[in-house]
Amino acid sequence: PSAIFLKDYTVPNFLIDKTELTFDLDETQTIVTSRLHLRRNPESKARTSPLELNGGEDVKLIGVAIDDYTLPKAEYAIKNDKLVITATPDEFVLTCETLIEPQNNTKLEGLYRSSSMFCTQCEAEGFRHITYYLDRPDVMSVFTTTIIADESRYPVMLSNGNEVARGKTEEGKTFVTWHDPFKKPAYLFALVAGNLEVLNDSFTTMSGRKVALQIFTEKHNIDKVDFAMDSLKRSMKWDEEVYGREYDLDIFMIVAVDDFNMGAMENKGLNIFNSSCLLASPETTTDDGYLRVEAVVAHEYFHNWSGNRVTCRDWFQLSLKEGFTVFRDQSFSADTHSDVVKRVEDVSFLKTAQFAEDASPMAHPIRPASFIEISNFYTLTIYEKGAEVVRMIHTLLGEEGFRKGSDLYFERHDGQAVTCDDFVNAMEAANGVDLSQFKRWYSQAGTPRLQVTDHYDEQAQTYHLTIDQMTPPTPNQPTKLALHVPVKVGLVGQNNQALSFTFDGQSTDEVVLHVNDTEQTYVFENVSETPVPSLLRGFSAPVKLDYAYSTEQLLQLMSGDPDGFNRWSASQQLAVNELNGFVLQFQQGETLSTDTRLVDGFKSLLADETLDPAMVALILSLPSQAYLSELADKIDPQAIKAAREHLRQLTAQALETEFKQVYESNAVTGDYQASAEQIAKRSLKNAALMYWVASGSAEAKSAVVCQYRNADNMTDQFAALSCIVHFELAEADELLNAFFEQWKHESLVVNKWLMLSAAREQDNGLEQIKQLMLHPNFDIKNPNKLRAVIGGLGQNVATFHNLDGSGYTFLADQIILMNKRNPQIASRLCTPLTRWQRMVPALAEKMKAELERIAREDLSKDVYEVVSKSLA
Ligand code: HT7
Ligand code: ZN
Repeated sequence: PSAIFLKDYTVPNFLIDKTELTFDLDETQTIVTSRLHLRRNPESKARTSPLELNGGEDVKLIGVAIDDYTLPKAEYAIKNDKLVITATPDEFVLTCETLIEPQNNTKLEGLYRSSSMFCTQCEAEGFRHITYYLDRPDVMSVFTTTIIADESRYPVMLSNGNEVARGKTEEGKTFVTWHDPFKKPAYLFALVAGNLEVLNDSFTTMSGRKVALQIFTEKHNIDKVDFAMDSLKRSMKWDEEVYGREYDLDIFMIVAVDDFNMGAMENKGLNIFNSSCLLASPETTTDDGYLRVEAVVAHEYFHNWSGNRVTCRDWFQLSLKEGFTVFRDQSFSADTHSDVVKRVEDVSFLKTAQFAEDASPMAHPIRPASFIEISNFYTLTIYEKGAEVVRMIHTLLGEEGFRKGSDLYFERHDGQAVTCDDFVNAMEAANGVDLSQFKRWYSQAGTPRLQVTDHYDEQAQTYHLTIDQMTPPTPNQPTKLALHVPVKVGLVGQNNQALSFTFDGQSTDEVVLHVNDTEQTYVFENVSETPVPSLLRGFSAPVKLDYAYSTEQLLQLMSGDPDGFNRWSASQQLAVNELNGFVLQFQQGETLSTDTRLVDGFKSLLADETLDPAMVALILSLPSQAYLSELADKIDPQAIKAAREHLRQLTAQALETEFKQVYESNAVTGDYQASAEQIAKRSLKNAALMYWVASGSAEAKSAVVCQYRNADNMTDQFAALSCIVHFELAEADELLNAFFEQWKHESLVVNKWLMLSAAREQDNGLEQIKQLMLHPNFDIKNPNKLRAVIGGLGQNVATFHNLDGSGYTFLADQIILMNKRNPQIASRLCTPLTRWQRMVPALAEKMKAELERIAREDLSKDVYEVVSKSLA
């Protein structure tokens, strides 16, 4: 397989003004008839080029006609999955009849079956698996879609836009026609047919139009979509208030499907969701699950403007819609709940997972320069780092300036397919600023490092901060240019007060430094005492910042920084320092020390009733195994695990009484609500429970079992069960079985059970995982189930990182198995192996050997790209 390059972009040779589709639906043989109203693109330089339409090996061409002329075989050809027609008029209607087999579609791209329904997934290049087309995002067309099916089995037949006709065919089947008046690329096309239930509601837009809202699920799930509907209405309102964006069609539909490669899809007017991101009920869904539903509903809805009305010119620009939309959904969740808590969660995820990707052989800029398979580029870099880049623009321009910029962007480009540069240009033009250096964030990969040193001159009352920046080499980018990095800084005094200072002639207590050179010194004047710098407040840029904080300074910031985010940041740094010490002791065969200053910090935290319980819970949750791995020079999973367990144990034993008290005082009364207040209390209560149980207290052990048995919501039930399983309490087997028996009819809860069971660290870990995959409730065709088991394996340090390499061999076996069946899923399963160079040598060797074994197979483009880049 070969790569395609951004630098080779050319405009399409043909345009499609109208697309008329007819689907004669059948499980095994669906006939698709397309009528494409084509014309040569006046902007194309290739005046006589052949027409080349994308297709797939799974699409069988039955016949093709230009206007009323049926083409004989000699006048067209199929080459490399493309339909090539050499001689065409400049403007014509191309009719194509194709046959596809939804039942045999295991890749879940194009038209496929999920349970008893038909559904589609066309982003990025799935439409070509339905019919021959100019399957690229800069070809935008008005779609009219007719679905023909047996109404008794498929009473609900949906596509984009508005329903415009319905009736009976001569054979007695039902047809429904949908028309979408908005031009769109094929990746936003959708079709659903099934025997579905619906929840109806409506939303009145800011201009007074009434929009019908409908959420469809299979019958047994319709009682779990109220929260999604409420989230949708709140998202619609938020986008009007914060961005001035109104919904445009008369109807907005969402459908839940069980088999889906990703979270959800923003098809115009007809979003399709993985049921795990849509269904929620207190008994079956945890608080995290609720927050995810809310965020994904918002994200897909926000795409209606950032992605659909204004779309991407080509797939290299993917972050244009994804980075911006993630930034928008993060802001929505922050406004809905606590902004600091949300920021901590997002940053924690970024620093753990995206930073690791940016340091891996798969590192790429948020606007990649090339790819082999675009599905591999739906990455944390495109989404999460992309959102950070948009957030930095927001920080640089301020709330109002950013809104001016987004207004101009939507006004300039409504109905167009555009680039990341167009986005930044609109921001520049609306604010009269120069962001040319800032644009390097789009083309440079890797996480920049800021090295900070300081000096306080008591006599002159000046404080000097020197910042060096450098970005490490990444694949194909050995050297990097200096970036424009906004660094938000405050100064904290000895009594935890915010120190005021003069910067650039202005008196203030917080400043955004514009770091844009490799070394710069900033002078703060009128600083009355030696300050502790509070750096990178709110994580104002996606960088690694090094400053030699002492333990005392970190403890001070943890309790006294006026910036809530940096209080958490200091606590994390403190814990990382302690844990790294333990890792070293473990590796050197020493007894892990029992002396830790962190416990003092935790103690005062637990005593402070003025704090947001959610923040306290976040601080108590120690830096994760994955985050510590990301920070390590050479990853030693067993040592990291031992260090974390040790620190937890020390803390638990030292503060047993405090944890018991916090557990008891944070009980939630009243009916379950996914409100910020209740979620916060439950998170602290369950964090305290975990420590309390870790202390070994008999009372804690009976409390956790009691919580499991009496819980009226999944958050409490699952937190208790996880604790019981993690600490291998006597009831672990019994309650894991009871949990399965209670929830075996709820597929999403079964996934939780699968994951917890796979993560359980027992001597026969791998055997246990193999058994799970043979369990009647496991289904390898369902990506959620496979992700649950393999995700559990990833958390199971002893099993996955077994020194004999058996965990890696097992994962490689699954990748090889999935390679042909579902290449997108197979390629994502490769992620842990792509980090082989970061592992301690004994494990690195074993991982590499598995990658080499995979490389010897006949690989899909998806897996080939990841494996070959990892071995390069
Ligand atoms: N824009 C959507 C991307 C997506 C996708 C991509 C590749 C393969 C399957 C997929 N399903 C959905 C999701 C989003 O970011 O909103
Ligand atoms: Zn998206």
